[in-house]
Amino acid sequence: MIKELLKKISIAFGGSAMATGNSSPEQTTVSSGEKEADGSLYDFPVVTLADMKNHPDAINDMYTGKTDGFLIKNFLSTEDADKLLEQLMEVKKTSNELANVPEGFTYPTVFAEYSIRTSKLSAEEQAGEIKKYFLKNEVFNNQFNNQFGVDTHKFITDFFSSLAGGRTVEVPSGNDDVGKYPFATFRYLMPEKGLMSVHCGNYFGQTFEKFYSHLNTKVATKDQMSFFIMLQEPEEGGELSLFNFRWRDGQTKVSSVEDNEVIQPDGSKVYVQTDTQIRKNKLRPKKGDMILFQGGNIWHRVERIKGTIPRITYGGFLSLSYDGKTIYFWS
Ligand SMILES: O=C(O)CCC(=O)C(=O)O
Repeated sequence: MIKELLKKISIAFGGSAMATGNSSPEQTTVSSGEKEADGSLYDFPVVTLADMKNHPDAINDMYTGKTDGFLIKNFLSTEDADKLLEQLMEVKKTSNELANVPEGFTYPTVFAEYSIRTSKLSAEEQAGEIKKYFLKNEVFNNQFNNQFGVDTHKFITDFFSSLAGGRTVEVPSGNDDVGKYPFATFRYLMPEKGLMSVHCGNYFGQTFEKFYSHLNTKVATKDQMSFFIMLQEPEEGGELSLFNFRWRDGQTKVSSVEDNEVIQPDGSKVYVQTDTQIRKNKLRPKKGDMILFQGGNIWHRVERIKGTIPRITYGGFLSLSYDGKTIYFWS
């Protein structure tokens, strides 16, 4: 039962990926049986951290559709990525809180998954658990540097501040202003089993409305953006595929794990993997690179992981407050 429920959560591990992976270069390899576009499909430059100084309002630019995203080379050094991985492996060995699914896990647990886990409890017990969840995340956020030996919390906050057009950048508080959302989560995807089926942030916002209801009181989550840092590349597969297909209100899928068919508002179907008019841009970030993009309305997926090495990323989402004065990021 729990497994069934976990299947429904937003991370959408599992599903029926059909793509075949390629190892390099970063953007433009063509593999048989699918239409892979070149980098011109989206306004999505490959840049350095220094280049990002030329984009002081990049977050709002993505939010308003002026640009689609950035692949930022070497956002973290290899040494820092390794430190994070080493500590994550400690957590993996010792924590009994990780989702026990064959496809992988997130750490800390994302809120949607946590609510599902606690959904069998009485309303009162659930409220207590949710309070504990947000308080624990606050400790996680505040202790991150001590526990992991790299101050990515500060690093990411400062980086987003430099792209925020003068807005304040913060992590939203939990229910009743108690505790915090995690500022980012680790995503561990197992070889052969792990993938993230085709999705976009707006699909989750609509499908998991209940889980977004609290966040929606503060954050304009429609057209939220995504960010992640590659910590460990798989040997093969695991590319981020961006489809030339955008969100329209009323679109849906038969289930969150569906990996090809998207149902249009009029009931017709689009098959992202097999329709001839659908192309995709496959991005292959290297260790330490950050991808920051308009994941709210660009349908995308993480291709199935091949080989023997798990794919490990670290990331979350960001968007603006309704008054446009604050940028929130969370996971
Ligand atoms: O963490 C990742 O690798 C992918 C993230 C993603 O698909 C998203 O943020 O929507």
